[in-house]
Amino acid sequence: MLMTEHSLHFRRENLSDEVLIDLYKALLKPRMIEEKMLVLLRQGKLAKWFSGIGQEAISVGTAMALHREEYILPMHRNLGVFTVRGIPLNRLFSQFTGKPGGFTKGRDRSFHMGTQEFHIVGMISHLGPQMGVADGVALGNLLKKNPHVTAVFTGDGASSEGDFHESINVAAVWDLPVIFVIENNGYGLSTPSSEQFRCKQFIDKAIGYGIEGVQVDGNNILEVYNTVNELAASMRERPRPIILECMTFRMRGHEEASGTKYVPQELFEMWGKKDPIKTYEEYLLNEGVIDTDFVDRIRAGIKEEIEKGLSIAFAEKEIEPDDARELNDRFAPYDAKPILATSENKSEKRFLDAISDGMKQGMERHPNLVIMGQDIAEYGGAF
Ligand SMILES: Cc1ncc(C[n+]2csc(CCOP(=O)(O)OP(=O)(O)O)c2C)c(N)n1
Repeated sequence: MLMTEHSLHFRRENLSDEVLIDLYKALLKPRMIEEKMLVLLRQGKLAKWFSGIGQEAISVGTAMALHREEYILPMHRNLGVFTVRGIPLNRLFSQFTGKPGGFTKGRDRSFHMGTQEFHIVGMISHLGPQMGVADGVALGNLLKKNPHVTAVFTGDGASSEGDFHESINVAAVWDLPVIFVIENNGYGLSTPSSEQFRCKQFIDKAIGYGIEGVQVDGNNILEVYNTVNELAASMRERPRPIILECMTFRMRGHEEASGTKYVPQELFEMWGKKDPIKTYEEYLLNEGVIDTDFVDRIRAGIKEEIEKGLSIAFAEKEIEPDDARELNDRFAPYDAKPILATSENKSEKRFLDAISDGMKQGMERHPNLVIMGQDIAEYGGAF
């Protein structure tokens, strides 16, 4: 009988075999894609790769638990979010290889991409700022009375940025339904947690913000999935932010070129035993939910899907730069209609009042416009 110490901790709660199997397939896919990408990198067919090997259960468990129309804001290690949302692999591979069929049409060749179609907001390279964007998405949902939660991913390193504090603080004060998923893998590139923060864990920070904090074993797919399921259901009923701290470990370099020399070998050995896919597979085999034939079949199916996606992406032509297309991609179409000053609409006023009036008019014209800041609303604005 296959048994690791870790496999004892899987608890299926009331999940059906079907859900257990769906989670297995969803977990395996990003791992197999990554393994292929690492080969392509060595062959010079791919320029760069950020690995999420060892952390897949967090992306997959979270994305599987949320509804499709709920926005997710992933980071550079969350391939599983993209695969769970069902993005065709050829489009992902076009993205990674900088082809026109990718989401950024060759402007980027990794994870700095989003897609409205799949309700994913692309990561902001500066890391922290996307947490504020998650607040905005959640505020929009709250104002429109959509019972949706938003999930935003961040690393322990990025938590040292000011945006981390600002966005959690606002979410707390405004009861914004955001799950702040913190992937605590102990390092921000080479900087260990001991040089990032003094507190023991991130759920302790939740206390300071006056919100709930929940810590899970980020390598345990069932724990992540069940927890996000429960939290999201409760937040849809009673909107509020929650910090979800996922304990995990990055099994490869920050990106493939930067290596792992700064990480003690014992950590790889310890976390290697907690591999999210191997342990879950063992658990399912032991429980008799799947057998080895099934594993082989699923692997073969995913392999075929990967090869098909790659052949489409590789067959695509190279990028041809085009200024008009670049501009159209950046700016929403807008037909500006200048309002000329006439004797009827013109009046003398202080600059300050003109700005104030402009904001008022803006709010009349755009019912979904939000002006945010201190001394707004009841006080009427300090100026
Ligand atoms: C402001 C800023 N500084 C540095 C970087 C380069 N960088 C990208 S990801 C990263 C590590 C972030 O660590 P963490 O938030 O813990 O996430 P992890 O990579 O461990 O998943 C760094 C240093 C960046 N993108 N932006």
